[in-house]
Parts: sequence; structure tokens; C-alpha cells
Amino acid sequence: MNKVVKSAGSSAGVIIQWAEDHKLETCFERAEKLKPCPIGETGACCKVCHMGPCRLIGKNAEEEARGVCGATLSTVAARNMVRMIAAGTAAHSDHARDMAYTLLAASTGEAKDFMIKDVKKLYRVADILGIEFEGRPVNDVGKDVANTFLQDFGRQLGELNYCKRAPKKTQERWKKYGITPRGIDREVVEAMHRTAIGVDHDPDHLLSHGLRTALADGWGGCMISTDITDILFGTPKPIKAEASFGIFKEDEVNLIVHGHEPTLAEILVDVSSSQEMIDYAKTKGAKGINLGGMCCTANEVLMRHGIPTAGGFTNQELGIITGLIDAMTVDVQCIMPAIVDLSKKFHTKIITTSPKAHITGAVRVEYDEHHAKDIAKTIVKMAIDNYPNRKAEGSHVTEKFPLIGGFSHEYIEYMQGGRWRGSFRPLNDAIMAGRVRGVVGLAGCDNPRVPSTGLHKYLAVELIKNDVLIVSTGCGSAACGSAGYMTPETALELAGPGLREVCEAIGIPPILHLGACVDNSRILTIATAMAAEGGLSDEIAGMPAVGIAPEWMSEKAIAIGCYFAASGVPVIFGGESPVGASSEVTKIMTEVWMERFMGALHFEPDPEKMLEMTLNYIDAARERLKLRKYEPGKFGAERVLMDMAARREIKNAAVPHAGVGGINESEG
Ligand code: NFS
Repeated sequence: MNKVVKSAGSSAGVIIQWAEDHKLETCFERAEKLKPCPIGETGACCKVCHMGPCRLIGKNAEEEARGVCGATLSTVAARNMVRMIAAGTAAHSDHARDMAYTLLAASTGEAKDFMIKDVKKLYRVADILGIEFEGRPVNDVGKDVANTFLQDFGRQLGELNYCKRAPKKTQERWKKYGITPRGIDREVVEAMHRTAIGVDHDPDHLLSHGLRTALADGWGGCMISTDITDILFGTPKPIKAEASFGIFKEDEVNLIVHGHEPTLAEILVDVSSSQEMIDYAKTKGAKGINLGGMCCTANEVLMRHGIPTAGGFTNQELGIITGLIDAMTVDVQCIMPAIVDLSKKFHTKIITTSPKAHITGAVRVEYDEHHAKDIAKTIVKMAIDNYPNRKAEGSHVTEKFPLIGGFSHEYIEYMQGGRWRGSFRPLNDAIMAGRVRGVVGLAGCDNPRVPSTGLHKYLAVELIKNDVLIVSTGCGSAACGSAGYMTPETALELAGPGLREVCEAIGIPPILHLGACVDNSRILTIATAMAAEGGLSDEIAGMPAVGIAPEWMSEKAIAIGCYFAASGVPVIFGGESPVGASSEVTKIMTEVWMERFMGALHFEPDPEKMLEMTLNYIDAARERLKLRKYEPGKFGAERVLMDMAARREIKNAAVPHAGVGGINESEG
């Protein structure tokens, strides 16, 4: 009997046990067998040239150890860190580039299966970019927006278009320390250059460029990706969905979209619900077609269509082990190659779709935006044809939880006052009065090296208990959703008195699902709006806000952590520090960054300490801002939050005007 708790998800635990009983290997078992190399884990291994790999270890390694070229431990650790940032930035941003090309192809009519769905968002973005939109054909504006974004990738000088979206003071800090990003590709290439053998050796100088690269991710790749996805597929608004393994249906074809890109998945939503396909599924004995998701592709279609999610990163193998998945499409990022071999033990077809990502042994149906619908039909048919091959075995679990997703920053603004008076005033007021102690972005992966999803769950519960509003993304959202924490009822059961009141007044969960990992950019936008609203800090720095990625594993998470730090948010990651071998680098990323940007990146494996650090940061920010001292259940005076009746009153009083797409009037 297995005694080690490998996942904090109850149904995940059941499936892991079933897998062990049936001698099926998963990441949980591999993580147990394969201990991390203690030298590489802390950043002390250099392999940027072939005189090494050099391991900078020993009692006085910081002072004495040198690579063959003479590189110090701090240089090596900083270089390793910068390379992680570059890889993470490349991943998000290459995804964003594809989104920009899809917008372009949709606007020129070349990608006939795509169109601009959210014209209002397109106009808002055009406005920020300084593109004329009034009176022009929508597709012309779309083309200009796409081309303007594409310039952000190859720009050599100047700065990214979206830098100007940040609060003035935040921009000034970037300028002062020379970290304003120029072009996305340029920063990534320069990061790779500077970290090559024999180039940049000053840890602080290296890490500053790391921050510039990370900013190119946050205010570039991620933000571009979020905005184009909204333009093409609609800006999310609250929507019901379900999470965990119980979303798979015994009597329907289960087709799962896994990965990160929303484009093909969007078309699959349409095609899988078409009568033609449903009828075809019935000819194979299925009652219908059940589309579900995993990781961030799941988040994308959950946010816009309420497609259910089977969870985050560590659930992908477990999903297959249920024996219920007839086909799983995988595009890019966070796909474990292990799922292909595992799928062969069942009937599941793993279908790779991205021109960038093949897996040996998988079925291949290459995605091309010019023929999206035909490709989607091929995939749905494959899943249907595979349904009769489903065998009885597998660890079937039925547990699933309802959740509310779809909290775009636009909706969060809208919910605080309606269409005509949407603002961040009520949230700022609630923070000022101490009803809401602060805000935490709970993000990042789930990880088999800890009881997977357990750290997310622990922190989520403790933070809302402490009146901290949570905005979550990526697998952080999947973890909270699969635990049943993303419903308004959670606030009543678990939140502290102040947060509970706020959630009840607006009718929201205490944990707001903001979307995929690229949608961490929504947090930047929210923080910027809060700064503009007044009453708290006039820049992102100094807000009672903290970012946490308790179970991170991906380089993308590192890029995100760094762009939050550079934008002025203290960030706490779980696990061992990947720069832990160097106290100098650790100091730069905490104390020096704090001094310059009022942001930091800490690594702290103990969840209780993470919680304590978070609350300390929030309380210190409150004190600096001279806000009322937080005391549970005791609040200062504040404006009354808009409830439904108040909003309806405003709506009735206002003269209705014809809106253009975007957020509709339903309260979700
Ligand atoms: Ni973010 Fe989303 Fe999940 Fe981690 Fe991977 S799916 S992009 S990297 S594992 S949160």
C-alpha cells in the first residue's frame, strides 16, 4: 500500500493508486525515482561550453570555486537564471506571434474559419496602439493591429508598444535601471548571447537583462497573446464550468484538448457540437461528444465557452489512466512525452497538432489556420472512430466540482459598477477600509515533487481566510477549480468576514479565474487600473499585492515571476531556489530588486512560511500606504459596493447605446 501522498487531489490520488496497482508508471513515480541533481538544482552547474560541465561546489564555493574559464558561482547561477527567463519568454511570445499571424490571416480573409469576434476589444487595443479605428472597416483595423504587434517581435530599438500601458512611475523605474524592453526577439537573443561562454560575467548586469527579457514577456508576449485571443474569440465574462476527472463521460466520446494554444481548440468547440458530428458519434454507439481540456488550452476554452477541465499539468497521465479519453490533441508546452507510451496501454489516441512539436509514436494531424475547420473535423472523427475501441479497464472516477471562470480584467471592472460606471473604485475602497487585506496572484504549475496541487489548495484556503482576494491563472486555477474553491459559495464557507462581504455584494468567488498563464498579463492590467484609480499606490510597486507560484516547475513560470518583480510585485515561489548556491544572486533578486523596483523573487519551499511572507508583504504595503491596519472583522468607512439592484438602477437610468461586441449585459 502506498503511504506517500503524491497528489492532494482526492480523485487524482485514487487514480495514482490504481496506476501503481496496475504497474503503470506516472510522473509521480518517476519523481520519486529520479532525485534532482543537487548541483544543478541550486544553479551551481555550468554547461554553456564543452570544457565542462563545471560543477562549482565545495565548502567555500562562492569565494573559491571557478569554472575552467574562471567563471564564479554567481556568474554561473545568474547565467542559468537568465537562460530560464529567456526560454520562458520565448515560449509565451512565440505563442503570441502565432496569435498575431492568426489575427492577420483572419483580417485578410485568408483564414476563413476565423473572424474578429470582439470588435469592442479590437477598438480598445487599437486605441492603445494609436491606430485609427473610427469609421474604418473592422478587418482593416484588425490588420493594422496585427502588424503593429508583429513589429514588437523584431523591433531593434525603442520600446515595446505596451510599455506605455504601465503606470508612468513604473515606466520611469524601468528607464532608470535600463530594463525597458525593446523588441521581444531582441531581448531573448541578447539573453542567449550574454549568457554564452565568455560574454557577460557580472551577475547584477546579467540579471538586469533577465528582467528586461521578462518584461518583454509580460508586457509583450503574454499581453499580446491575451489581447489577440480576446479579439478573436471574445473577452471572457463569468461562465459556469466543471473541473476534475469526473468531467469524462462514460457514454460519450471524450475528446480532450491539452497544451496552450487556443486557436484549434476554439474550432473544435464548434465542430464537436455540430449536429453532423453528434449524429456521426451516435452511429458509433456514443450518446454525444464531450469536449474537455487540460492545462492552459483548457483554461482558454473554459474562460470563453465553459468547456470543463480535467485539471492541470500533473493530471495529464492520470486522465489517460481513466481509460475514458478517446483522443487527446496536444499542441505546445507542458505536454509530457510520457503520455504517448502510456496511451498505448489504453485505447487513447494522442494527436500532435503543432508544426513545432512532434512526439515520436503519436498520431499526427498538423494544424494549419487556413484549413482549421477541416482539420478539426478530421480530429473529431478520429475521436469518434476510436470510441468503440474503449475498453472497460481504467480507473474511473466520478468526482467533479462546479466552478465559475471567465474573469477578464474588463469584466472585473464592469462588475464593480456596471457598464457605465465600471471602475476599480470599490476594490480600492475595500482594500483601503481593510475589508480586503490585499490581493494575491496565485499562479503557476502543479508539481509531482510536492503533494501535487496541495500547496495551491493550502495557500488558497489560508489566504481567503485572511481576507486576501485571489486572482488565479494557469494550473493554479485548475488546482483551485478541481478542489471546488471557485464558486461564490466558497466565500461563504471559507473566506474571512471582510472578503466574504465583498464577494457576497458582487456575487463572485473569492478566487477569480483569470485564464491561462499568458493571462497573468491581466493581473498587470488590473494592478495598473488600481494604481490609476487612486487611493493606493500610484504605481504597481507598493500595492498590497503579492504573486505566488507554490508548485512552479516551468521556465515560463520563472519569466512570469521576474516580470512581476520588475513591475513592482514581490513574488514567492515554492521549491528549492534555482540560484540557491549563490548568496550574491539571491541577494540581487531579493534585496537589490526590492530597492530598485519594489519587487523581488523569493524561493521558499515551506508553505507556512510562504503564507507568512505573503501576509507580511501585504501588511507592510498597507502600512507604507498609511491604510487602516488590517483587523479581521473590523472595517473603516467605505463606499457601498454596487449590488445587482444598484446596477440595474444605473442601467435603467442610462440612455442605452448600441455597443460593439465585447462584454454583454448579462450578469453571468
Ligand atoms: Ni503555466 Fe499553463 Fe500549467 Fe505551469 Fe504548464 S500548463 S502555461 S507552465 S504547468 S501553469
